[in-house]
Amino acid sequence: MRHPFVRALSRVLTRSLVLAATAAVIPLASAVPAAADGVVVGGFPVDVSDGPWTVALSSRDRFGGTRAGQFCGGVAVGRTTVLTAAHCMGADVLGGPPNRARDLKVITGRTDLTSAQGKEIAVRDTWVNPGYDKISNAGDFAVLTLAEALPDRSVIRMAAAGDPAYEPGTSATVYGWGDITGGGDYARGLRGARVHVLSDALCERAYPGSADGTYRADSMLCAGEATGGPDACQGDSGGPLVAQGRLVGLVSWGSGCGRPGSPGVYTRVSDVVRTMGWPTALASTNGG
Ligand code: 4AZ
Repeated sequence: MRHPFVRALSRVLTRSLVLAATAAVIPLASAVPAAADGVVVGGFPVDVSDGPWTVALSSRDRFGGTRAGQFCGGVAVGRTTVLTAAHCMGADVLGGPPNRARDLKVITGRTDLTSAQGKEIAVRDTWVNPGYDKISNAGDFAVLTLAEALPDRSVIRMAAAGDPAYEPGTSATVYGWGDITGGGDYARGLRGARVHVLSDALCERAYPGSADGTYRADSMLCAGEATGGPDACQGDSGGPLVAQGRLVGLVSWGSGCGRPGSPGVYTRVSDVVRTMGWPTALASTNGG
């Protein structure tokens, strides 16, 4: 699914309850509903102080004020640098080019979106990867520059190519405020879900090419649980997948949420580092 969250959320937040109910049914037509409980199934509440680099992207103009305008996740990789998904910056999402979305903000330090905790920081610049391919979903990342610097403790290191954190079998945690049931129930509080990095072969078999996308090992990372369960979902897009204390992925896409045989697909962070030409000093190839 490329933009179902945005479709569902704009319905949920800006239209009547009747339409909201309709929107909640739409994903079920193409996906087995995931059982309730997490950033989909098996998730758990997280205090943002335990993942302080996790941020929420907000536009109240587009998504209403109920959940502070949250529509995607993001992750701070520098004091004024936030990574998110390119598909979060689409004109269909923001109603126009990202640099014209005047009320686009990054919310930091806020566990519960309905609270006033933490800070809302204006976005000074947005850069969407020109190599992002909407058909396959390859290269699904964008770089936001903040108007104000975050503290050092709110910045996570990226795992460079060759980092053992990318090895299949590694446990990882994904963070977000997204849909917790696969039916359009968006979280108020930040949640985490434990998954494992899975082999490229597994995602290549699961996603050889369909309307949802095509798995490409050079720019994507496969993660989830073979039997289904814990997974990211709509609204988590752009948010962090963390393994061994380092950023390995950004929530990107998948077929439904938490379904056995349909793992989550993440933007591979080592490919972001390579594409941006960022010095590997910013990233890490080991646990040190
Ligand atoms: C989405 O549409 C989306 N289960 C994000 C993550 C996953 C599926 C869809 C992974 O934003």
